[in-house]
Amino acid sequence: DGRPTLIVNGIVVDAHSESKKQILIIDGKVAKVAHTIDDYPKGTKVIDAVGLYVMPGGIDVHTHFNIDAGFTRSIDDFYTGTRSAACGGTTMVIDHMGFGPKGCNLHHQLSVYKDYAGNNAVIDYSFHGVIQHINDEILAEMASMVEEEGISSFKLYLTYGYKLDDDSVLRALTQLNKVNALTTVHPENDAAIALRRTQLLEAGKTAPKYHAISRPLECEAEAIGRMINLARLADNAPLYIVHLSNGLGLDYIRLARQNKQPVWAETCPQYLLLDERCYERDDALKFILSPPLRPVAEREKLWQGLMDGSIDTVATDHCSFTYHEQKQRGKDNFSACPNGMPGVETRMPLLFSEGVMAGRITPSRFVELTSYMPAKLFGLYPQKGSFDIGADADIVLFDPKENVTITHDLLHDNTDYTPFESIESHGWPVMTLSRGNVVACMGEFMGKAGNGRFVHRKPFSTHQAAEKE
Ligand code: DUC
Ligand code: ZN
Ligand code: ZN
Ligand code: ZN
Repeated sequence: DGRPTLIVNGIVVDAHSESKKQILIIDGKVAKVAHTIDDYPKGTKVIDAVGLYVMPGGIDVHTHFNIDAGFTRSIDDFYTGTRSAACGGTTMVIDHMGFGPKGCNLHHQLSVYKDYAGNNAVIDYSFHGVIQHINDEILAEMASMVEEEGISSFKLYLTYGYKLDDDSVLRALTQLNKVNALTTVHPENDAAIALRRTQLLEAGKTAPKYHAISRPLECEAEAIGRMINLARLADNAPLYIVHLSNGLGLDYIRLARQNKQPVWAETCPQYLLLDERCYERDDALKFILSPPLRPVAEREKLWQGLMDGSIDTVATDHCSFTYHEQKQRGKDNFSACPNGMPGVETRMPLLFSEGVMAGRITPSRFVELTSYMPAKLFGLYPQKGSFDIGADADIVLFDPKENVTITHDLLHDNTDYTPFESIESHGWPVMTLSRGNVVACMGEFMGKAGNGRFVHRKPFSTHQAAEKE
């Protein structure tokens, strides 16, 4: 409602510290953070956060809202997707633009996505560019996408319909490096997957578990190693690996970082909490995504990466279809099932529960993984991901004592299931503020379509991304 707001009695956590403090919000921005604030304006609304953690709102840098997958479209658009995000403590998303029509350029696709989000998003948003082919026009567009449009990261796919070959990857990496953009990559070896898929289908192996068998972790690890070396060749271009699902790929990332290469990695809750045993279930089609769920042992390796600092962010890859549609399309053939799962609402609670409450990570590390590093890597810091004076008052209040058994009925997306059904979350986001306005409270959505704003991101800077400040 635009009134100044004072949050009192909470434990204020950022990426560096936690302590009992008050936060004053004026005009949607952090105006003051102090042990006691007495000089607040008349009419200030007070929120009592006793017993709660007060943290920078989550930034989910990996969603696919309203994405055109060719034969179908993902079921959460920028309204239901961001509504769900807000109810889960997330205050900003960076969505992956989908492929446009053949020959489509970068600026065109940005205008398409601004139309998708404009009157729909309930929290702030940006987009990653997508490189669906390389030619002189696309290379020339990159500079103005960064400088004028505020799009400072671009996604490459090494598999799927618009996969890039190594020469295009090199040209993209080199130019994106030059114009101060971060290259993000979906790394999987397309040829190996295609061969295995053909062999499996020819042998009549069409059940959901063969989806995972068609694209084992070596396919991902190989592509990670390849991308790391291509990035080195491209004048040491900065590289961000999305949805890391296994320990072998993580080892290649660790090696690159030991060699001081600018490489960062993201993982997702599904790879931390679920594993390939889901493919034995009757509802296995719910778990068809790429990369697929991995052997049980990989989960702990990823947790190690979160704990030792070699994984930098946790995002969701929210790309939802209904289970109804997945069954219709995929029941006789895993390769006909649309790939992806929902998760934008459960990311913060699941990482808080399994990370902070389980004693694996501190509350500050939680903020680092969910908000601070996303902001630093993607040109949003310190406007987002911090409680600096003048920062956007994007805030989540977490109740560590609120235990919730996750069930789809509690969630606010547009699909018909959650892959995390019946998992108990220890701790829950009980209030979310977007630029000072309460957009979710105790499981109730209170925001408004169109209130989210497009955020113009800063150019990528290795220094900015790497320095802890
Ligand atoms: N993987 C998925 O499962 N869905 C969306 C895109 C992707 O890479
Ligand atoms: Zn186009
Ligand atoms: Zn991907
Ligand atoms: Zn994705």
